[in-house]
Formats: sequence, C-alpha cells, structure tokens
Amino acid sequence: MALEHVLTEPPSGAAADWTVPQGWDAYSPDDHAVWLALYDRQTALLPGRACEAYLHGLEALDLRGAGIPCFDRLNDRLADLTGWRVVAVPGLVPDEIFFDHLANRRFPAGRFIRRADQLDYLEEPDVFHDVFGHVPMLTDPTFADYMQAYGEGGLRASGLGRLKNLARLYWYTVEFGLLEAPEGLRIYGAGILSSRTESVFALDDPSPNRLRFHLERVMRTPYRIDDFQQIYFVTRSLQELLDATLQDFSGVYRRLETAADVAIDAVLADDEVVNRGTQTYAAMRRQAQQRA
Ligand code: HBI
Ligand code: FE
Repeated sequence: MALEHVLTEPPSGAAADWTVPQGWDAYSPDDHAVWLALYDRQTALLPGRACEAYLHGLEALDLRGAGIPCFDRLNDRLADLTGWRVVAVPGLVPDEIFFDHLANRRFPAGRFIRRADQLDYLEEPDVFHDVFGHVPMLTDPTFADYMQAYGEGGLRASGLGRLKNLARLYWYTVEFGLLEAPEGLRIYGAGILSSRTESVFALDDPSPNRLRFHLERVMRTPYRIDDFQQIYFVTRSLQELLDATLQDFSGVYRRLETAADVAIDAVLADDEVVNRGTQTYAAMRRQAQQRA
C-alpha cells in the first residue's frame, strides 16, 4: 500500500459510507462565532465577485442563520430545490466513497470548524469551506447535475487508472473555477469563495494565467495545494461544464495516456487566453522560500 497514512476503514462511530451524525448540539458558542465572523467577512466581499448562481443559493438557503447550520434543516431546503443533501463526514474520505456520495446527490461535509486563530488558512476542509463554499452552488440545477455527473465519472475513472486527471477537473472547476458572465469574470469555485484573500487574488491579481476551460487541457495541468493557483480556467457557462462532463471520457483518457502534463505556468499555442499572467506572485514566493 502506497498511502499508508490514509485511513482505509471508516473510523469508529462512522457508518460504512463514512457518514457520522453532525452533532449540532455539541458546537460551542465560540464555534458559532467563528462561522458568523467568516460568513460576514466573505459576504461583504462577494457581491460583484461571486457568480449569480452562488449568490442566489446563499440567499435561498439562509446560511447566516445564528451560526453553523444544522444539516437536517439545511437539507429540507436543499432537497426541495435540487434533490441534493449534505451528509457529515469525519474529514477527507477515500475517493470511491466520495464519488459514490456525489453520484447519489449527497455532498460529504466536514462537521468541525476551524479555530478563531485559523480564520485564513487550514489544510483540511471544515464545515465553513464545505457548506459556505460548496453548498450554495448545489441549488443551481445545472451545477447540481454537473456534480452528480462528476461523481459518476469518478467511479468509472477509478477502474481506469485516470483518477489523477479527473481530480484535476474537480480542482480547477468545483474548487477554483471562474465563470465568464456578461458583467465580467465571476467566481464559482468553493476554494476561492471560502477564502478572503483568494477571492480577491483570483479575479484581480495580474499574476495568474486565466485560460478558457477546455476539458483535456485541465486534465493535463497539475495544481498547487499550498498557495494561490498559478492558473484559473474560465468557463462560458455552467452548462458548458455539464456538457463536457456528460461525454464519454474513454477517448479523452486514451489520449491522456500519451499526452504529457503541461507546466503549471505554461501557455500553449492553442490555449484561448483570457488574461496572460505575469506569474510575479509565484516568482516572489519562490524567492522568499529560497532565502528562508
Ligand atoms: N473527502 N470529505 C472529502 N472532501 C473532499 O473534497 C474530498 C474527499 N475525498 C477525496 C477527494 N475530495 C478527492 O479525491 C476529489 O477531489 C477527487
Ligand atoms: Fe472543497
């Protein structure tokens, strides 16, 4: 086994599908205060930055409430809108478990919340990232279908040895995707929407490349988990994402067997460039790390 640190069995207290009770009564007043602080900070920033579908969803779900949402009550509304539900999980779950939940319109969400001294960054997805970042988009019928199609594609990709490529699709769309709206670029990716600094950087900073979404290009592009992205992919519509994902990936996967990965800062001759980045931010961070 290569990945010895990743749990392969559900931890005690978890069901076979890795779900756990949310335990809403166990949140402390401090936990709820962290939710409210993060919520208010992000919602002050997001009008004019987040896409319409996201802002609508946020309103329809009444996510500020009095603190961390109770999943049962949230699900009453969400299931009415698109048939999706949120289920609590103890942390990252194995890929197949994750895909199986998505394929069945269940979104696995962390139940813990970061501490007040970790507002800006943490490694594991907590309830703020998962619910504030991801769940409003699940109220959009097209995006709701896209997430289900992704889960179904994941179950097939596991058997074909192309998970690395499929994970990039998730990363560059569900987590870090941008959308071209009539009014300009807008955010739909949850990793951006739940980050104060990246929700500014992703749209306004001259460093990153912003290229039109193209399924195979995305699948050939590695990503960073430790800093702002060096490249964002811009889709013309959520329908474009769904259409790209509903096709049979076997031809794509066959070509990927021989296609090399693309360097993270590269712009290729046939890329459709929205903004050519300076890559200044990434260069500056590299220098700072070399000095350290
Ligand atoms: N588990 N809870 C949780 N959340 C994720 O986003 C997640 C996961 N397990 C696997 C996984 N993501 C990735 O494999 C997918 O991005 C492809
Ligand atoms: Fe996420």
